[in-house]
Amino acid sequence: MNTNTPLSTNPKLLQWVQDVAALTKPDAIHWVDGSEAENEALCAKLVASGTFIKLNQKLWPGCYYARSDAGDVARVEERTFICSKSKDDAGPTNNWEDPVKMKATLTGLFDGSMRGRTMYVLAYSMGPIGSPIAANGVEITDSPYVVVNMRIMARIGTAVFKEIDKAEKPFVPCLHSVGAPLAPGQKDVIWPCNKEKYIVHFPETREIWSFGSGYGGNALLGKKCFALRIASNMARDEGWMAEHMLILGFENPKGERTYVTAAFPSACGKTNFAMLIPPEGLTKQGYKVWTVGDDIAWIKPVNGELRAINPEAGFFGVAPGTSVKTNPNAMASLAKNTIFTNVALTPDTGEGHGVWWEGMTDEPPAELIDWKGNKWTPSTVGADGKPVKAAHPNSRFTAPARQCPTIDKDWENPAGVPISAFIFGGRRPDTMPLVYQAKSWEQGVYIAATMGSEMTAAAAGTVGKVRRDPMAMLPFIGYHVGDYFKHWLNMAKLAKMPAVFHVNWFRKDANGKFMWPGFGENARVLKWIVARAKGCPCAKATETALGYEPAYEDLDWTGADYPKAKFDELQAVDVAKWKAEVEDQAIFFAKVGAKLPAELTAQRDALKARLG
Ligand code: O2Y
Ligand code: MN
Repeated sequence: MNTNTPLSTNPKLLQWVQDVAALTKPDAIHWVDGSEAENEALCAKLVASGTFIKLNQKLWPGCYYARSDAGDVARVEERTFICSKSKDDAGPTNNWEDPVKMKATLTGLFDGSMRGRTMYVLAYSMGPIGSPIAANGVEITDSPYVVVNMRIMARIGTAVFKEIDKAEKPFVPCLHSVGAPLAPGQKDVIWPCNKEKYIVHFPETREIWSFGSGYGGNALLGKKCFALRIASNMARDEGWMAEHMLILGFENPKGERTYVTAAFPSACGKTNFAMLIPPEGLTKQGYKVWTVGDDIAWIKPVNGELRAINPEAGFFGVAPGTSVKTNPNAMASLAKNTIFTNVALTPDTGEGHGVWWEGMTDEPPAELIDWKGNKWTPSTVGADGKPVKAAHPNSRFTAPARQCPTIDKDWENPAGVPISAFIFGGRRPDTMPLVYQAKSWEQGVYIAATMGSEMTAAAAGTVGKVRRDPMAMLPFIGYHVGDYFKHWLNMAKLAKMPAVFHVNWFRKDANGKFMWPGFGENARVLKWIVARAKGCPCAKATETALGYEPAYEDLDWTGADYPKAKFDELQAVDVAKWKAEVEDQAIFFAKVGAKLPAELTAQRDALKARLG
């Protein structure tokens, strides 16, 4: 078989590569060195096969465009499995299958699945290479699209192979195939994939097998599959935390930075919050926000405190809604060396296409090519007479984190950054105040465990109904949710745990209008949170049934004219609504079952008593 020189001497890795090649029967094997030249060659190959369109390089230097199959546009939670030996270890929130049975099914599917294709062997580090908080994976894939995306999203290549060879360090084997073998002479499609999809995790053996999809979290296996589902298992066993959290640094006028993490469910503005620009009233005083990560945090106890890294090296951000008004830092991050998937194309000017998506500009261009490749104008409607979106709602940009203008000086610090606060929040049109603080770690875990968010059109389910999404980890906890809660509670034995806060940017008034402006204004809430977390006597709060809440005068309103009456309404505790909230939480707790820690039931009973 045609193969370049293997880049590893690790016997376990060499044997695995040989076994996978024997099973999947590719035409060639390519060990990925991660170099610039290799990347250029792979992008050229993707352009030649029609998967990539090279964009107008004057407007979009180093940028490419891909359009996926219409049936392969998002993570597939219903096809995602946790195959622990015991069903009870996967718990009530995961799809489970017996690992032996699942391996047999997958072995059948992978048999010959790479025929006619090249098999890439890609070593990657989640986190700075060699960091004590980082960990390594090797993804074998038959998708060059996956290789070039992984090159942005993680540290990859020769240096990582060397790291894995050193003392034969462990790595997580991640096997991926688009499941579309080619017969001799068969012409490829622009987005090979298979109708049958399997995203499978084996927690005991720390393996990932993914079949049939080439898109996002299904195929870039370092992200949700490794950094959350498998890593949550590693974290439980080793005494740390793998969480669906952004990390940011809040700088005060003295230049001191306080780092916090925030967990919001998908589609609640994590990337925007991570790249927040405070309003003029605060920036003029010298307050700034610095970005460490926008999606995942690995958090470890070190000498009694928690230190966190962003295990990723790029942003896989949702394009629609991103603009110079909503998130100028994201726009600067994606201005070059970025891969756009399923957004719309502007017409070819002779020097190539540009890209556009809903919300990028106030007015859409007069003419576009939509994400399905059809001609589009602002008046285009579908068969149902409804307007057609030019970009898919889950269209993405894959952009290097180092290009973010607010990237933190310590974002690649192997020792991580110290964490002072955990912030949780969902999309709640009522009940939840703008901000409140838990009075203890146990109460903080209860608040996080019962977190809910209104479902949007982007998620399957009833729009407008609150879905419980504990710690924003519902689709990502790689074991029993009750054991996960227990692990959170136990973390307090390993380190001083940070202060816990709950925020809600999405409360609506009686007319259905958002009551809080959000975006940069959220920095006023963040300033209070940071001062509280640091124990500053300057940060006042009032004790309520929920915990600690700020009064109007406790927030810095410099440069704002937000009315006190509206703020008071935002912070008010509606006892009737909260009683209903507690009842709804009980439905989720019942689903968790016998493994629900008693500490959380006690917290719920205490809240009930406080509500009267
Ligand atoms: O649809 C996908 O595959 C992407 S999902 C995603 C991507 C980046 C960050 N977060 C998410 C998520 O679903 O939480
Ligand atoms: Mn996410």
